[in-house]
Amino acid sequence: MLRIAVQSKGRLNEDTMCLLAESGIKLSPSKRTLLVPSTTFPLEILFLRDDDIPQSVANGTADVGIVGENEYVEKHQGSEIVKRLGFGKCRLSLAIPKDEEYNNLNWFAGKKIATSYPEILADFLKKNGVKADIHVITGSVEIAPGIGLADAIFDIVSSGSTLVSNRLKEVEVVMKSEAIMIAHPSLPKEKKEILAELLFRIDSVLYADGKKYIMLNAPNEKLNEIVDILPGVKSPTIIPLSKEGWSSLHSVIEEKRFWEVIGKLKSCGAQGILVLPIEKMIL
Ligand code: PRT
Ligand code: ZN
Repeated sequence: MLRIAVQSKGRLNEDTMCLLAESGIKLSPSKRTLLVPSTTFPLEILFLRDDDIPQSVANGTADVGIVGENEYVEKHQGSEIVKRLGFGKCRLSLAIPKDEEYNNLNWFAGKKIATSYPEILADFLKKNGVKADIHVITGSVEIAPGIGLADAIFDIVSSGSTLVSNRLKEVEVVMKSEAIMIAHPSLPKEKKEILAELLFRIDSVLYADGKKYIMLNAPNEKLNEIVDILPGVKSPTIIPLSKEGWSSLHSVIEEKRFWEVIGKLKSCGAQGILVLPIEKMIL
């Protein structure tokens, strides 16, 4: 049995639970408690605050965990990254009052910076030879300059609207972050095997994300041109139709290229174009 620590509530919880569900991991219907076993996979889920996940994996309370990279880097304690998961994307940035003139990092010399990420900030300032006063606060860091508690902040930014509504501007991006899966560095063989199966399932879910299955009919003489427009997983499947001189072509496309590709296909004479969602892809 493998134990995975996930955020109990908050920004990463929904995407994490969705990813596990799409990987075929159903939870026991018992009332949600701290530790819930799966009924379909040798996994139990430990619900924690995100701050506690890196340490719980490092000390072996959990075998693996899903957490924001920012928390992992801040609390780095000997676990290792095994997969980047692509959700919970954000950045850790330095921000200052919007009317301040800013040219470079020297602005921060001797200033007071409020943050919940003192380790990452101290490391960044040291690397850049800037001496500033780090003031640790948890929660609502963005109000610190407005109430005179600090000159600047170092905090998570996503859309940037929290900064704008607090009359701040982002001046330096220090690190980019996304949800990651971390693992204890020395798992026993049995747990490593379960983790390998879990990662295989997660890969097939993540790979299918943003991709669509496309089917179309086209005259045979246009097939080469159409194949060039549609770079499939390996090469598209071509099936002859009962209609003389026509074939059906099946492939996979990136959703973001969809409209660009459809226009080109139509001008090549493609007909009966069908686009379908893909749940999982095993390469
Ligand atoms: O209760 P627990 O301790 O588990 O949760 P938490 O409150 O500490 O964390 P939570 O749920 O807010 O965030 C969990 C993780 O989500 C973070 O560690 C990041 O990895 C990731 N993440 C992604 C974010 C954001 N986007 C984000 N926008 N975490 C926080 N924010 C905050 C940001 O600090 C800002 O104050 O959301 C606010 C809005 O951001 P804007 O820029 O979109 O306005
Ligand atoms: Zn937290």
